[in-house]
Amino acid sequence: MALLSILEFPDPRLRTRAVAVTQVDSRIQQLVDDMFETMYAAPGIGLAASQVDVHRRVIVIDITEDHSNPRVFINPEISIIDDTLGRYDEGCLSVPGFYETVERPSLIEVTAMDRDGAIFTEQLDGLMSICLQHEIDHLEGKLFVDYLSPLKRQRIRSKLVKDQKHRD
Ligand code: GNR
Ligand code: NI
Repeated sequence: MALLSILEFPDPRLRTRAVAVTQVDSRIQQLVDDMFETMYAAPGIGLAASQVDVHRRVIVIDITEDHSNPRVFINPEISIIDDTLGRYDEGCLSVPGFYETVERPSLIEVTAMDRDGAIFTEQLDGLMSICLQHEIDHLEGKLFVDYLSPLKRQRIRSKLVKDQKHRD
């Protein structure tokens, strides 16, 4: 296993649209395992491959505190079952230190492949629904800061650019 480094806003590589996985082979399974290790270490409840500079449609999520429900979504496709919007204070490992309210549809259905390449379909609500939508946005090159006002986004960008300069 390996810890991967996480890209931070406003890194332009986070704007890359990820391409579909054609075969769930051992390389993809290694990526999934490394993404879990990286997500748990951060710590975070979700991670998209885009965030570790691998532009393939691979997502890992575990919203439990005891790491008991690791979930893999490869080539996820979602449809909205209930477009009632729910609000949640979102954070992002690529936007460290900032939490802002985002509105998203509450109930979705997802079809995806798991770590074995098996296709499954299920409905998701609550934090799982929020998190999966947040991760699919990453695969499209979109970040939660894109839902905020330009002023808020610019403040976050300036602070992170300053932090990044102090680091290297
Ligand atoms: O760890 C994370 N927490 C979180 C909280 C609210 C909404 C979404 C998330 S996902 C985030 C990890 C991350 O950046 N995934 O892309
Ligand atoms: Ni994120």
